[in-house]
Amino acid sequence: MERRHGLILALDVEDGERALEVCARVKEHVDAVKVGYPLVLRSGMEVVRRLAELMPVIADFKVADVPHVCAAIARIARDAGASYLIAHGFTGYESVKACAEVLPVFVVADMSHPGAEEFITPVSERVARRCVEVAAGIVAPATRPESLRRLRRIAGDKPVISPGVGAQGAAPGSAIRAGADYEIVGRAIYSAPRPEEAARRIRSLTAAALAERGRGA
Ligand code: OMP
Repeated sequence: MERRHGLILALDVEDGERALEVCARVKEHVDAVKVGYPLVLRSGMEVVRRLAELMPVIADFKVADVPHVCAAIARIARDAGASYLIAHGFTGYESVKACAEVLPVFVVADMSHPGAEEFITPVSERVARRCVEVAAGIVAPATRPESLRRLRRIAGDKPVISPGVGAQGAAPGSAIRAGADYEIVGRAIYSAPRPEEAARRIRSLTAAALAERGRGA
């Protein structure tokens, strides 16, 4: 996906028509749209196909299974028009590789919510190191800038996409300043009274953070 603004829309609405409407309204401000279970379990995979006509789709199925099931999920996402898949890394290299043989995969190494501290944060660097070779990129939390910085180093020149901006508390632009390439934003955009205005405002902050980095600030 081409990075114009450093912003990815997390489209966790459940209604397919609403999803398409929000996507059309914010299209010019975001680089890709991420869809997950709330949308496809309610509205079906057809909506992925329609969204893919508007912009690149990241299928966030947080795949965490044995390799042959991982591959089957990846094929379904690919056949529906998704350009990328999100998979968990804690299931191990072989599971991630099975996904990556079908679609480029962003690997979840650490997570943004407080409960991540229980199990995943302590192993996040091991997860990232083990999977980075087959990953297209890494998912790292905006709410844990120290973890994000460490994972950024492990990712090398692969993109880091970072959730936790907006409703989960991290400020727009902060994850890019900590080394992310894209910030993932859901509720702060799709729950806003005017999603296009919210997306425009957040995009101006992510783009400014990217520009600062470009200047070596
Ligand atoms: P908002 O909190 O509404 O901005 O949504 C965040 C989005 O990022 C949701 O789609 C989550 O599924 C996703 N996400 C996290 O919030 N935390 C993570 O650690 C990982 C993800 C993800 O993989 O995208």
